[in-house]
Amino acid sequence: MTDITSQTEAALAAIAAATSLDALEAERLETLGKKGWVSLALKTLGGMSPEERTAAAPAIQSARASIAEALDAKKAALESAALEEQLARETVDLTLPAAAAPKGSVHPVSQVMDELAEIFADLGFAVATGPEIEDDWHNFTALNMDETHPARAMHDTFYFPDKTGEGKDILLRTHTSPVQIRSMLDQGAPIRIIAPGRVYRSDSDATHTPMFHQVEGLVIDRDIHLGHLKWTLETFFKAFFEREDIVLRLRPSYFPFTEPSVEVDVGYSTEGGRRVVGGHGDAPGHAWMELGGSGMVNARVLEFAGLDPKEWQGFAFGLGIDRIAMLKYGMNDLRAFFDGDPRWLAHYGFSPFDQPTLSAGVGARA
Ligand code: FA5
Repeated sequence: MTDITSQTEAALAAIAAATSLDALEAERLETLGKKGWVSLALKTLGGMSPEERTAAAPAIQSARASIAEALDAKKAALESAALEEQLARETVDLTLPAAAAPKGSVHPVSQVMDELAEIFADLGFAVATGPEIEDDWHNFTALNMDETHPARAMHDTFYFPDKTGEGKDILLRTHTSPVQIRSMLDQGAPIRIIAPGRVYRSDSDATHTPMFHQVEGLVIDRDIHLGHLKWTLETFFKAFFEREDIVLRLRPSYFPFTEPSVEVDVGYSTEGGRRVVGGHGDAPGHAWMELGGSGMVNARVLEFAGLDPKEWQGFAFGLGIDRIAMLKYGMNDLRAFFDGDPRWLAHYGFSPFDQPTLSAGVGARA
């Protein structure tokens, strides 16, 4: 009994004298740790007769309680002293000139996404989003590409090894088109949205990267036709490139989720090795460049998304954001977009104060 009392007093004194959290932890291990003397003393209770236990237990229990309480109190005191000390040490010198602070910049892809949202908001479009980790149903099946559809092979899909609970394959979305399905299922018709975001395909060269960005557009309403699509894209590109002489060519194409489908080309010329949009692609010194795909939403897709194709029609488009950013701001290698090289970012990045607005111009540079 005296033994426990004196050991407890010694432990309490050591705890009171501890000047660091490490010293306190060493004391905790020596007393309450698995092999600490309090824990070992508690274990001896099991081997005692009931009378011996009744006599010995209270002293050990109270030693444990008082040591645990002292440890907690000392820990709290040491922690708050450490915080006080840190707060006193870490002062911010508000008199330092701002130029000394590291300077970041807004990535051209982020800037172009803001520009897109600004222009389309003016045309009455809301911004929608969807998950980058998609299931096979939203990315393909509901877009009229069943399991055996050959167009699936063209997307070079990154699949995950597991399936969803319902047995669907999980993948990184290969385009922003699944957001069409999610928006129609969520909000029904009418709809007017754009959906910018990251997409993934196993593909890499100067104009293709495994991760890139698309913007989806979807309009569903009554009596919508291809003329609305052409006007919308033309109006968008004129505002985006800030030129009136934009000429678009809608070239017949095929996408399983649109019928009819058209590829969107823009006329451009080359000045000093740099591509400059504007003019008719068939004019001398000009050519056409593909910017994305589009078309009237296939009736089967409307049905998959729970809409009656007799009542609702619409158009959709998908544009490569990185492509239009390169064209507008003059980069020639897409891979540099994602290298994170500070020199590239300093050259092509934007000031955070350069917010695209229709009044100040969506392409203004600080
Ligand atoms: C699609 O992805 C369709 N979902 C577009 C669409 C939407 C059609 C709605 C009809 C209706 P496509 O695979 O062609 O289509 O890609 C569209 C654009 O994304 C291309 O024109 C190109 O600008 C860009 N793109 C495609 N692959 C890459 C890549 N690896 N790197 C960078 N940009 C790419």
